[in-house]
Amino acid sequence: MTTPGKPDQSTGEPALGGTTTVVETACPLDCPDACSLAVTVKQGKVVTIDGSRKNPVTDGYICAKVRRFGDRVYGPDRLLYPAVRSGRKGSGQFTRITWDEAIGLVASRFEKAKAEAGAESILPYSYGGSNGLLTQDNIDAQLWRRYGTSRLARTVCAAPTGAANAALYGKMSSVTYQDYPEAALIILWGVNPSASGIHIIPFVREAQKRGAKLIVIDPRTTPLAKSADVHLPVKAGTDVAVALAMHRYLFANGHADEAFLRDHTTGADTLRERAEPWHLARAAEVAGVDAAALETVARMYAESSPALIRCGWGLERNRNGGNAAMSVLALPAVGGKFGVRGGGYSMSNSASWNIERTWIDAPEPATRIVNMNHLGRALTEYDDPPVNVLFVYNCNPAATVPDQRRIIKGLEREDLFTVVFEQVMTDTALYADLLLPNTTFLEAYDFAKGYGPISLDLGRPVIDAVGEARPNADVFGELAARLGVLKSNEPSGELDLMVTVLNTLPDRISEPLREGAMPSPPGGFTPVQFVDVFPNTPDNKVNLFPAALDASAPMGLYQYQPDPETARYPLALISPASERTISSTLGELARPDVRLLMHPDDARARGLEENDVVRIFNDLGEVHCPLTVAPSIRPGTISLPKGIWRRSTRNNSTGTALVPDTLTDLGGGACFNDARVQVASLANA
Ligand SMILES: Nc1nc2c(c(=O)[nH]1)N[C@H]1C(S)=C(S)[C@@H](COP(=O)(O)OP(=O)(O)OC[C@H]3O[C@@H](n4cnc5c(=O)[nH]c(N)nc54)[C@H](O)[C@@H]3O)O[C@H]1N2
Ligand SMILES: Nc1nc2c(c(=O)[nH]1)N[C@H]1C(S)=C(S)[C@@H](COP(=O)(O)OP(=O)(O)OC[C@H]3O[C@@H](n4cnc5c(=O)[nH]c(N)nc54)[C@H](O)[C@@H]3O)O[C@H]1N2
Ligand code: SF4
Ligand SMILES: [Mo]
Repeated sequence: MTTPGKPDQSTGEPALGGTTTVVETACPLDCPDACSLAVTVKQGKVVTIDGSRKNPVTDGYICAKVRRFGDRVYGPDRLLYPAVRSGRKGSGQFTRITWDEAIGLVASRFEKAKAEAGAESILPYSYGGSNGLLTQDNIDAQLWRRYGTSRLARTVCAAPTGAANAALYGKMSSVTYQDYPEAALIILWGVNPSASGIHIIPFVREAQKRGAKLIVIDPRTTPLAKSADVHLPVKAGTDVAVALAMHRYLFANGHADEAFLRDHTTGADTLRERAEPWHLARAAEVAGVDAAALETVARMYAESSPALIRCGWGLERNRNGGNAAMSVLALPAVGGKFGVRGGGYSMSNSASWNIERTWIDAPEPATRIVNMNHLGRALTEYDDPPVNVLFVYNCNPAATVPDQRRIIKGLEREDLFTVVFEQVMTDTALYADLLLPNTTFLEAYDFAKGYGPISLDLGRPVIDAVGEARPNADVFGELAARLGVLKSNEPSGELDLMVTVLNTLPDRISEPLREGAMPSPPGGFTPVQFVDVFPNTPDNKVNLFPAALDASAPMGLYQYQPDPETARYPLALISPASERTISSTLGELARPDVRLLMHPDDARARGLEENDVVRIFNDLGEVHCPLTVAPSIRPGTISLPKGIWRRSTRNNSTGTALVPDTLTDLGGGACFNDARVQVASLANA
């Protein structure tokens, strides 16, 4: 067999080390779109990164962030060698060592921790990183399971929406971007594609051109909200009330599809009962929106077909996030919106390939599960056993996980041994005892999986690894071998793993990938819900009242928990995705000042003006930065970008410093948008 996906030879020149060539690959970053890329490489170095037309949805153009990715690859923050800490924790002073010494050091620290307090005193800590199939849940997972470390609940994102989607529909494939133009009504609910998935936009515009109406439900006037027929600027965390009022409207006005409910759902009666108290006026009051506008939204939804709801992730990041996702995702079932192209719901399509990682062979042990949103507590409070070794990869928790101050306090512990396996000197890497340098996606193989469009493509190295950087599989393979938990016939490195994955995937997926083509997903590229794909629940019906979720939510299903607003901290701070970073990835690059966005009424009430440097504070922490005053956010709500680095504010602290580590009602997710704060001029502090 030839090596799959070998760099493009069309110019007749080798991609690695030759003169100039254009190499096809795919973007595996944590973005729904998974663009196909054309990377120009000159004498072994990346010159430009552009879109390629291989993926018809991403259609030859990419975001500005990834165009700049070369600045990360060759930038001053890049980690080039393994290194051990030589100054105080957080000082960023490190001394170079060899890979052999580094792996030996990790292994000896693991053995010491295991001998002293058991392997559960080791906490592997990871999230998406590059979001591809190869870089997580492979040799790493096998290693952790066999060694018996603590397990991690990966809940920082998509936990509530994932729990709702799994319970209601068994993660059925959802409407893809290509079918948006078929819709007569599109509701963008808690999603801002102008930053978070730009390839949706031409399809929304095409729908509008064909006469579709657009509704945007978002506390901010996002770029698409500006051209919406209705913009509902809800208070963060109140979507459950809005959606339940829409259910009540559907049931009360003869718009519930009784035949669909009878044939394809269970639990509709309980949903109807729980929606009953949510008349429009009450929901409008809770959400802080105009009741007439809410009624218009309910009526437009009831009367339109095909009607499409794009459920984003902005609505899940609060105490009611799970119930919000449940109520929103249940709407097409009650309203009878399935069964037509362009109708139904559109959310994560990450499960559409039905790929099970059968290539890893290690049952989950019954070890402790740590919710990743409780990292600060795990490091500072857990004692049975304490966390004595932390191994961070694919993640930058000092910037991205709730309760930053507590996390930093934990990372400062002298008796904690922290390994950070990273591409650049992140906020977390600064606190490492041992740094391991990682390849970027331009230096490694990966399977890039789109979770907006349904796509899967092979990403491949377009340049040699920079410095001594290594891919995850190589490092975890070597560590597993050193610790004696790798069997001799098992993949022990990246190429091995990639070939094993290709050999394990069904032929209809692996064959096209080997040929450099994109395979067709099981339900097709553009499945129609309830025509091409059906719920993957045990009875193939929509489970509108999953009892297990009702029992696990603090107040049960389809219930609203009041706003945590207090008199001292009356402002709701949200921190959505921005155009500059993917989560915190690329946050090291030079950027204009990070600014707080505030409505003019809130600024006036505090005597604040544009460009004032302000203190945003609560009991957990404070952030200092300049102010933008504009009506593009509702009064009472303020916004900072997600994923900023500590160096991008005036006091080395970011939005996550103000976020409580409370968990969402379903799925144990993060409540980023439940941060309640006050803002004052720094000059008056
Ligand atoms: N450029 C860029 N793209 C990204 C990312 C990135 O960081 N940068 N991150 C990627 C990842 S990891 C994810 S999960 C997705 C997330 O992408 P999105 O689904 O767009 O999620 P967010 O950016 O969190 O928030 C979306 C919108 O929800 C609004 N919002 C906040 N709270 C609420 C609420 O309670 N109710 C409602 N209705 N709206 C609310 C915000 O104002 C924002 O406009 O994007 C991915 N794509
Ligand atoms: N304030 C606020 N914070 C948020 C959110 C919010 O709404 N508000 N949203 C959250 C969301 S949606 C998400 S998904 C999380 C994401 O939070 P994180 O999981 O921390 O994601 P990133 O910030 O992208 O960090 C990923 C890191 O992995 C590294 N990496 C990439 N690929 C690899 C690899 O192959 N191997 C190794 N070893 N490392 C790799 C990258 O260099 C990067 O530093 O952030 C959350 N943080
Ligand atoms: S981050 Fe998203 S839009 Fe940008 S290149 Fe990657 S997949 Fe495309
Ligand atoms: Mo995310």
